[in-house]
Amino acid sequence: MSSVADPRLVRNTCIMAHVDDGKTSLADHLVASGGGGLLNPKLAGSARFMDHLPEEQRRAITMKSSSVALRHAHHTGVHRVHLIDSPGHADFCSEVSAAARLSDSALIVVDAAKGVRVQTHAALRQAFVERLCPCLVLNKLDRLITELRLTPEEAYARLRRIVDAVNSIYSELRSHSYFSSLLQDDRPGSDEEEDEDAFQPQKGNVVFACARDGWGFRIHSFAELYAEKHKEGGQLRRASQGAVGPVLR
Ligand SMILES: Nc1nc2c(ncn2[C@@H]2O[C@H](COP(=O)(O)OP(=O)(O)OP(=O)(O)O)[C@@H](O)[C@H]2O)c(=O)[nH]1
Ligand SMILES: [Mg+2]
Repeated sequence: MSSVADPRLVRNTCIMAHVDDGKTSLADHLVASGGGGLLNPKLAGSARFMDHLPEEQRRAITMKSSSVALRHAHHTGVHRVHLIDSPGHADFCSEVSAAARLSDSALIVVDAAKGVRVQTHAALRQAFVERLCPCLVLNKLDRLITELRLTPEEAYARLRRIVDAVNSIYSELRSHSYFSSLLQDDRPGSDEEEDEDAFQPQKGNVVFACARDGWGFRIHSFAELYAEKHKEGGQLRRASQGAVGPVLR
């Protein structure tokens, strides 16, 4: 059955973040890889394909949510992904609400050099309220090296602080929703995952990326890549699951 006919193979995913954190640049690369020739990969990261209004291109800012259908080959089948890019500026928050309402999952982008800001908080809240399956994308990793000139330890500490901050916002949203449901005498069903951090690199829902230059990885894919290059497969895989995973929590 084709992905169009089978709803189990359709995903609606929105990209949400604070203004300028790199949503549209990230969308460019996803369109270039899954859009079936819609965008030349050489232009990805600079074309801002999803900013289709002349005003958006002129001001270099997203003002309206827009969507595109992509194909993604997965071991469970070929999926059709409806990707929705949303604006980051607070003036256009109704566009973000509409994008979240239509979606079943969300990419929450954070500029690694600037960290969590007010619209990141709003994006997390929106994803939580709409019960979206969230994935955190720590973008602009290049800035930690080229602009902030952080040492590897400093860069690690900064990324860890961001993941912790995002998790603490999410856990606050969870407890708030839990207590409100108790007040309404509508006890939520027990969910054992509720106690653990929502975003954990070792669970695969944290991506490290540079949307402008078109690279990104999760820690497992990075370990595989590095291991292949240095022929240290087992050792490195163990390190990624043992040392790097829990430390990055
Ligand atoms: N250094 C660096 N710059 C980036 C990266 N990703 C995006 N940018 C730059 O950040 C600026 C904003 O990028 P956009 O993709 O338009 O950001 P956005 O989140 O879509 O912005 P709004 O939709 O207006 O909120 C642009 O100048 C991009 O070139 C990155 O990984 N590294
Ligand atoms: Mg944008």
